[in-house]
Amino acid sequence: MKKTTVVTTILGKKSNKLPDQDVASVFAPTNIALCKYWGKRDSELNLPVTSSFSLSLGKKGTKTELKVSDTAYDVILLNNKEVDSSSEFYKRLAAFLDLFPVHRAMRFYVNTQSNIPTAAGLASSASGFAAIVMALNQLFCWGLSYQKLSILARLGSGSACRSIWQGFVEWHAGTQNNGMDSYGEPFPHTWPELCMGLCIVSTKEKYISSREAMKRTIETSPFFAEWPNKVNMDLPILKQAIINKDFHLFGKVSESNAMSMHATMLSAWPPIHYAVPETILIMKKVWELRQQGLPLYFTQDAGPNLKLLFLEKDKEQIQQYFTSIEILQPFLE
Ligand code: 2P0
Repeated sequence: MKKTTVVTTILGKKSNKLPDQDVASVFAPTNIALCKYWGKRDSELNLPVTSSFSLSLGKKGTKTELKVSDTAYDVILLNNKEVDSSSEFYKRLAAFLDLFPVHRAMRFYVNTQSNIPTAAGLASSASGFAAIVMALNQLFCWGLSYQKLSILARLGSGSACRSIWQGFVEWHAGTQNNGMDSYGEPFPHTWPELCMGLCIVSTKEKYISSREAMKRTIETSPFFAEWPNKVNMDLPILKQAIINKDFHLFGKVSESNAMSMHATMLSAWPPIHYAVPETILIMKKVWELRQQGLPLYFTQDAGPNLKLLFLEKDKEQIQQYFTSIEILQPFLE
């Protein structure tokens, strides 16, 4: 099924309405998966093989301003600087806007502001696509439900479907071919003491996109067959650990899920290894500190940077061990 069919199905008769207001301004948080999305059952619609579960990062994310432009082309700004139309960023966003029938009749001015540390591997596309979808909904007064906005955001980037909400979010894999049952849903529990430490070890652009890496993993990794079983085992335990505020179990499942995802990549061919030497050194430091009794875990995405997981009570101690980390408390922001 084509993306445009999904958009038309969701928008129905709303699609051609002219803007009721001049400008839309929205914010969407970035999110970090604790139970990862790795592998697609449909790469056109970004439909995942498994469900996944994330934590949104409060004030870290993307603010998007959207209005109709009288130019012959879309004007796209990133952090107040106009983006060249030949850049990947421009092309990806313009192609996404093209899915919406309103874009046939008008051009847009889009100002995207991101406060995510540069190249931190913090899923800026997730908050970016969530924000543009929410901005379109606001500008054209579509009044779409968050569930429908989540489906639309997924068409831009899979993980974007989780960035419609703050807090914990589960992305249901769904089984339908049109993906109408594949969307995010907030998990209604908070954890104010929960901290995430952003541990940036490299700001180099990743050498293989997660899109490409997922494809290669599915096609060549002998271990990928086990991945859905791992997710199906981890997800309910993770949710129960949150309900019970069992931090050790929460950290263990999160770290183990990330390591298993990377194990599927290591066994792909050619192998995919996002870590740099510093990544490994920090992992070992975390394991050593944990051995000494410090409740500290990590998760890693499609890049070399780590996100440390710990509780507020250990914040100062952890900042001393990892002097350059930025500590976030997503439920207090
Ligand atoms: C996640 N990642 O669950 C996983 C863990 C990276 C590692 O979602 O191809 O940018 O746009 O659907 O969403 C990164 O993949 O990929 C991602 P597309 P996306 O957060």
